[in-house]
Amino acid sequence: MHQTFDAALGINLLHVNQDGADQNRTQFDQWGIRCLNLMSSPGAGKTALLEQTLAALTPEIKIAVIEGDMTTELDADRLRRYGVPVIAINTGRSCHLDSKMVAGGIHRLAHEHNPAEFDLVLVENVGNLVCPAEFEVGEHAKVALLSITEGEDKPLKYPLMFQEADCLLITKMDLAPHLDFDLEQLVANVRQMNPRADILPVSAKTGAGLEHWFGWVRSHLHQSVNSALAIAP
Ligand SMILES: Nc1nc2c(ncn2[C@@H]2O[C@H](COP(=O)(O)OP(=O)(O)OP(=O)(O)O)[C@@H](O)[C@H]2O)c(=O)[nH]1
Ligand SMILES: [Mg+2]
Repeated sequence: MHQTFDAALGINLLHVNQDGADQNRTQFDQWGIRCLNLMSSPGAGKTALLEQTLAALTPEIKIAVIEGDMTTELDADRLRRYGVPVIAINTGRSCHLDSKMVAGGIHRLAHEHNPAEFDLVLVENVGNLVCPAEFEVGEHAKVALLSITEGEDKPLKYPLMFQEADCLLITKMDLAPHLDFDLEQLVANVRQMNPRADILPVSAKTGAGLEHWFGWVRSHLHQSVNSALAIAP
């Protein structure tokens, strides 16, 4: 866990958050649910990826979504079209979900559904490349997204997100012909920060690479990630 302190209150905020995250994970485990926390800058393509994921994996996998957004339910409404429960959490001025907010989401899910029926909870975090990586919410794995329009240097400039990721999706690959984008350089920068993450280039627009992502999700449900599908460490 990363140590930071709120000087005014003298409270180790991250310690409190970590306790809550551990409780959320224990609750998920009791219900037999795996939880993935999707994080990225605003607009990297989290909701677009979730749309494709829900379209492809339900009803094979019983999925619920916890949708973090500062003020609107725009993303939640996009995802509700896929017929899965979507619990919307507005974080107000907060730039990330924390474990207490997600505990509220879990409570609502359990109130409205039989939680033991679900295999997977997908959390879409607030768009931000820094703060969400600091606050665990009870996930079993962290999935970071970086779109190719953001630049190959981002893993070096915003290291925590990339250090924490179990899986990194390089998104919007369909735009590569229009950009000076160097996939090899990006992968090298990620590897400086994180030698173990699975790296999957994808396009939610064309569908390229999405089968590898779906394979990663399926493998994660069985708790052994098939990294043969990914760019090797
Ligand atoms: N060309 C292209 N555009 C994409 C792709 N994925 C998403 N987009 C576009 O990128 C924009 C942002 O996509 P979203 O899925 O809303 O991104 P997000 O990460 O959920 O955004 P926030 O929730 O605001 O952080 C939209 O205009 C999408 O249509 C892709 O694979 N290729
Ligand atoms: Mg979104």
